[in-house]
Amino acid sequence: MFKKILIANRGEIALRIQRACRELGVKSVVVYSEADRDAKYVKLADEAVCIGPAASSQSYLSMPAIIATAEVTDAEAIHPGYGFLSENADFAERVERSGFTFIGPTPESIRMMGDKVSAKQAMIRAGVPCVPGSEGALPDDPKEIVRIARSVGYPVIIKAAGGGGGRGMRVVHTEAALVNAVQMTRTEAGAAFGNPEVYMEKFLENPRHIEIQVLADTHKSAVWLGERDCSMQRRHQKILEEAPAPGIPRRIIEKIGDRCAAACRKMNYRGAGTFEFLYENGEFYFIEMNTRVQVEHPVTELVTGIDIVQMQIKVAAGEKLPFTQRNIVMRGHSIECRINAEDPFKFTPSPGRITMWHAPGGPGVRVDSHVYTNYTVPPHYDSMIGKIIVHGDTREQALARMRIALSETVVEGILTNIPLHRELMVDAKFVEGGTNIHYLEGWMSQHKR
Ligand code: MV4
Repeated sequence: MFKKILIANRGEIALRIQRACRELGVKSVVVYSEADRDAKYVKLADEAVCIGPAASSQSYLSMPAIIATAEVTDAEAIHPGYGFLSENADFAERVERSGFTFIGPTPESIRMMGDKVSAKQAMIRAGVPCVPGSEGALPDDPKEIVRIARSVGYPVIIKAAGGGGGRGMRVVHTEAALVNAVQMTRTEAGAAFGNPEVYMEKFLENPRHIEIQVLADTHKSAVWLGERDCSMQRRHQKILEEAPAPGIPRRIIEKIGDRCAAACRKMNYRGAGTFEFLYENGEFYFIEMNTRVQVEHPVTELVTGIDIVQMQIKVAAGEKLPFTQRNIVMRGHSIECRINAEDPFKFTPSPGRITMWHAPGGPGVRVDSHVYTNYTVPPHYDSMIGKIIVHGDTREQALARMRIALSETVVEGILTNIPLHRELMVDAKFVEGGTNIHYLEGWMSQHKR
């Protein structure tokens, strides 16, 4: 096991990684920007090093600053968290070339999944079902593009190979609009991602967003840890997540989960990963793979009892996964509400000083947050200030526990989206379960204020 790990992130995930290190008996170093001087994980850290000004580009995205800090503090490994440099293959490569362990997959895996065309081709080879569409990138010839769209069937969606997470996509309903839409998506993709390649898929009108968590070691073992339903989102920002996904037959999930774990073994994948799927009419369709720990990993931890961050560290240190698929038992139901410093109905950011923070508690309640009374939320970063995660024997119990947890939570001095969560937890359609990716935006337009 490593003696010391550098945490190349901020906020709640920096604290989450720090806690995993403590439990493993590993020392940790945090890097922080001038705007994060007063953060809790900085105060609690074994060592903390200021690496630059507030702007992410000069701190949390600065590869030289982070690697130099690992050098001077004698860290052996770097945990990138989520966002920032977590899915940057060049960073993973520079970390390893500098003699440190990158806590994550190989640069080759990150690169392959970062290119959505090569990711999809790898999944097809591994037997993971994908959305029907072009075989690889679209050709230049307009006649060929028209022919492919006819065989896929309208509506189609044009996606950038370098995109992902909702960036660089365009839906096309008619042949008349096709070639122009492809050209526009290419131009935008070239400017935004430095890669003009695009591909085509059948556009699914009303899917749910279901993802499968995997863990793989460097000894050919890979498991899947159930699924998460992440359909409750607005403009590609997830608001809440839950596990398991309500109403999906277990045999369908098990088949897809086994395919994901098999794909990991085939690709020599290592570490934690997430296979993202669209789910419509009883079928799963792969769209993208994330090669990092995700914000919503706690719901999987609560239903499996497995510490995903500790497992990331263990497999990065070369240890074997301490369980096989047969040992993994999913128990009960978990829901996570993301707490954002923002106007609950307009979604405008609301940074500033938190004059009162009171976290909820009680059976089955977990709070992952780095904030406290008198902490000032800096305006420079993501608005998420923490997560409330609950577990119960049933979805009904988890919902009841979340309602109570939200009623206990007090945040004063800034606006948060807690009022939105309180309303969603008693919304008839959400309570019934199984709402799709468009539900929240529809709900918002019905609940204008
Ligand atoms: C799609 C789709 C419908 N059909 N692909 C958006 C984010 C990116 N990960 C993929 N996305 C979508 N791809 C096909 N073939 C609809 C979306 C989509 C979406 C997916 C997941 C969660 C929220 C979403 C919101 C709008 C569109």
